[in-house]
Amino acid sequence: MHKLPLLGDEAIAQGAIDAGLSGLYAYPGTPSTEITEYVLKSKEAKEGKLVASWTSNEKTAMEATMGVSYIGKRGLTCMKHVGLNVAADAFINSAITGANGGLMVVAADDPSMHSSQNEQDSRFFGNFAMLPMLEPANQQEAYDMMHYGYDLSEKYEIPVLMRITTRLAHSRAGVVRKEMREQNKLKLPNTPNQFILLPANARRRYKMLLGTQDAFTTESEDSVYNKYIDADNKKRGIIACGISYNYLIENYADQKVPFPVLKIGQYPLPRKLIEKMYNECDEILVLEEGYPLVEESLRGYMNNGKPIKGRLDGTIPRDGELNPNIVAKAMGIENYEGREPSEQVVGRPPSLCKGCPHIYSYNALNEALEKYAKGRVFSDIGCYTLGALEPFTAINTCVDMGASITMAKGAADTGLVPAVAVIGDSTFTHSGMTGLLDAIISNSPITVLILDNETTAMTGGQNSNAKGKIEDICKGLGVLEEHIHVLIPLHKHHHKNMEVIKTELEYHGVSVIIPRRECIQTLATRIRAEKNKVKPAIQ
Ligand SMILES: Cc1ncc(C[n+]2csc(CCOP(=O)(O)OP(=O)(O)O)c2C)c(N)n1
Ligand code: SF4
Repeated sequence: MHKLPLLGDEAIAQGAIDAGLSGLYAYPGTPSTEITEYVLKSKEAKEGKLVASWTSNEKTAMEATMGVSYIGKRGLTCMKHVGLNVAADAFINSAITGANGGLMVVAADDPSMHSSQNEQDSRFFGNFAMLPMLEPANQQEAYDMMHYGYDLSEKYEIPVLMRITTRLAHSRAGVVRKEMREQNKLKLPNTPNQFILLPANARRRYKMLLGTQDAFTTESEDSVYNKYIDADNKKRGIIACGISYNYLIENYADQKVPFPVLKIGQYPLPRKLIEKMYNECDEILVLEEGYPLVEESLRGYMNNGKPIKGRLDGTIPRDGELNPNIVAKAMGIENYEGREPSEQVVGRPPSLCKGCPHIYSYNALNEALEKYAKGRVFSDIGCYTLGALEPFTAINTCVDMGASITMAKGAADTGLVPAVAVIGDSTFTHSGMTGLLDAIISNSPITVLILDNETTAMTGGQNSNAKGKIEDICKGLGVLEEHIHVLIPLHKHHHKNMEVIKTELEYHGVSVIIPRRECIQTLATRIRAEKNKVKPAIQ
């Protein structure tokens, strides 16, 4: 049997293509980015048989995908967990509109925050929206679940959320493909008012959503992805969700766990299977990545005295990702901790690349701000967030995409003058533009630096929707032309750049300074590709 060695992200992408995907829209974010990159590089996308595109943010991606579903075709959007916060308005309402063509939303969570600001658990969003959810345990399931998820989505005319975590997204395993399914033909929704969420329609649609909840649970009870694996020793029953099932069986050479195991891959939770385990076993141990969602539900379901163990009672740490060792400890079995790294292995803190344009922007900004008290630079998320570290220590905040301009505005409006916002080009078009409009409307005394390296560098150099548009956007929003400046962030321009920033700090209104020079990494990739006359892999 031929197996393709795929990352979890790639398995999802290949699964979607093989399941008849017509349109993928996404905004990059670790650990979800490789899904879209894989589809962009696919034969099907290159031949124009399906549409795949980066969008300005996760909300626009979600909505474009709803458009695909509206015309009866299969759509996919994928994002990192915090991206689902941005898409939440559309996502929650998509449960009320329902779907026409299959609609899959993939949220990639990042427990332990390897490259994120928090470790929120997207399963709460699935529950909040009252949608069916899938959580693969391995790459093969990730692939298979795309076929299954689209069928489920079309059967109930409802979006389906798939939740994965970093280790599954970024580890590779052999995947067997299924036969490729044809894409759906264009077919508008049968119910004309389905997507018009006027209150009268929305109330009706909401009742429909509530009315389908039991059917979703029955689907979970019968799902191949929720398996009760019986065993003789009933002293303990183990509920293992998603990839934590792998961490569990890795502890047993023959992969045979001596206790009954309920492997969960589909939500809402299969209540009957859980009741069976609760009634048969003396105690329950819950293994789940992220928040204690299942553990909490269990305490609500059947709190009649039997111990329920997991993250809430301290059997497993409350935060951080799981691994086979943590699971072994929770099971009270011998545990191979591994060796301490050699002394020769030294920690390498992240830093801006040598020659990075952001270095010269921060050098100029720091010098321009010398005469002011510290604590007035509101930053954002991107490579430039590394400006928080030595030797720059140039920024004072980093909260969520777009928050630099709006936080600077709030601070400046109420007394911190001058206030500075530092934002990247991709972040600016993601969610900085609306904040800039707010600042212009209130004539807030802020100096905005849009660090334009002409790419979305932090996530691997995807195209930036801001490319070639920033000055026009700022002018269109109402920034006065004489307060828009483009600089070249190079050492030889340091003095001039610093003087421009200094002057604008004195201006009591909105000014925008755009240090523009291409990221040296994408530049190098581009030059290499041009030399070899191949298209750059990064799109
Ligand atoms: C809501 C949300 N979506 C996606 C991300 C992942 N992410 C972090 S920074 C970034 C883009 C950075 O690009 P840019 O603003 O151009 O700055 P650069 O890294 O190029 O300096 C992305 C997509 C995130 N942290 N939050
Ligand atoms: S990848 Fe590009 S933007 Fe990021 S630190 Fe390196 S040079 Fe700078």
